[in-house]
Amino acid sequence: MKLFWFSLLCLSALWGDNSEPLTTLSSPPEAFPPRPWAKAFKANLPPAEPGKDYTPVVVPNGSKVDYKVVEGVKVFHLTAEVIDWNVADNLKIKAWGYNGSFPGPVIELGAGDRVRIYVTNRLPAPTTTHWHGVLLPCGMDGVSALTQPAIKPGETFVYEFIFPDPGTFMYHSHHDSMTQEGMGQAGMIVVHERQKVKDLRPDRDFMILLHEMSIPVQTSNPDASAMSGFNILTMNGKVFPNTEPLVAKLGDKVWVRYGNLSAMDHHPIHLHGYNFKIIGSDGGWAKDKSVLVPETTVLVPVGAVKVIEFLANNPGDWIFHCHMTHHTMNQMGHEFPNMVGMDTNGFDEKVRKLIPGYMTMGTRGMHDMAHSKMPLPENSIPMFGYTGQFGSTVLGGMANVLRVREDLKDYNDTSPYDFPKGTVARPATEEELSRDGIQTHQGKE
Ligand SMILES: [Cu+2]
Repeated sequence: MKLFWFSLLCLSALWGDNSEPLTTLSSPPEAFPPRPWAKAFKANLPPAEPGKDYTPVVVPNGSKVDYKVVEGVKVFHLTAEVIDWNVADNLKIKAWGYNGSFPGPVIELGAGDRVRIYVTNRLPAPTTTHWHGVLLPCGMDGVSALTQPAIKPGETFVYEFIFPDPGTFMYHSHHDSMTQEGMGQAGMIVVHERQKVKDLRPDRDFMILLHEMSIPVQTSNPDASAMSGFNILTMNGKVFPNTEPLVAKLGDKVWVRYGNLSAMDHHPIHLHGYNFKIIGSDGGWAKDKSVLVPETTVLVPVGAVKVIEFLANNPGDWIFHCHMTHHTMNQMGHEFPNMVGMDTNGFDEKVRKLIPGYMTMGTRGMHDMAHSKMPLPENSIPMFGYTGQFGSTVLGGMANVLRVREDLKDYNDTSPYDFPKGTVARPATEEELSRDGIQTHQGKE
């Protein structure tokens, strides 16, 4: 009995006056100006149901946080912890993830849902969790020192609020963000509009969190203090081609919700074969899509979300990638001397007498690196490309493929595109060259 009262005392000391459920939301809904959550609070909707109220999102390479409903409240549990994470087949890193995953699993909700989110800290340092972009009462904002004490290792805090608006948001540590976000304390949140009419929802709704780390070759600890030299650029914690492709059926209305919790870089993500509209951000939605400019590249700034929409009307395998070319090169050393165009004839043979197996690379760019049969150093991805029907892309890192198919058995079909006959670029014939007057021999020959 004594023990019981002692634990109760400890608990009340821990929670202080903040243990009352939803107290911050019980301010009068008539307050002026109305609080951003007043409408949702008044509406008091039952928990939104997947399928009935919304079509669940697809998280390539990722997962979602399981929840249970307790008296009308959706209850989630996040555990911040050190994890082993496979960025690619040949690269395992130590990340600071949530629930065994980097980025953390997606939290999926309907607008108006009430939540209790428990956060257990199993990191070696104090932490908090911030709900980026969500219009919530200040005490739930998760900023250490300013809105709450940091959660010490071993402690579990509870956050309780309503998600008032549909949108795409993020969650991340807000205590020593440089270290903790940099090590992987980052995840996404999707709040669906309650839409009973299925035709008005997107057919395919994807979520991708962009992130970057600096991990020297043959090490596994991200250098969270790095300000540059990011060499692991990920989409949902993976580099291309370890990324799961986005699969859509011809005619699908597609949304891609990009979030960016990189340390230092904005990422211009370019999609081939399509133009799209940027219909939303972590701040809200475009009121009138017709006035939006069609785009082919969406710049996703650090600490922001951009949602794009397009009609899948162009079948094929379409690459989409960060257009910062260094962001698609993985751990390839960026410091080596510029070899492009150098004549190294006979050089390799001479060096091989001293270093068996030596191979000069880079005189024709990075192509040789991607094609090299040289064994990779353990736990590293010096260069990496996707091997397609026609060879290597010589492009990895922050990239993926959108597969749009006319005949699709199911969305797990990832077979390569079957190009209709005569629709693929190919070597020109002599006949074509002479017909069109193309001279290919210049100068010396
Ligand atoms: Cu980039």
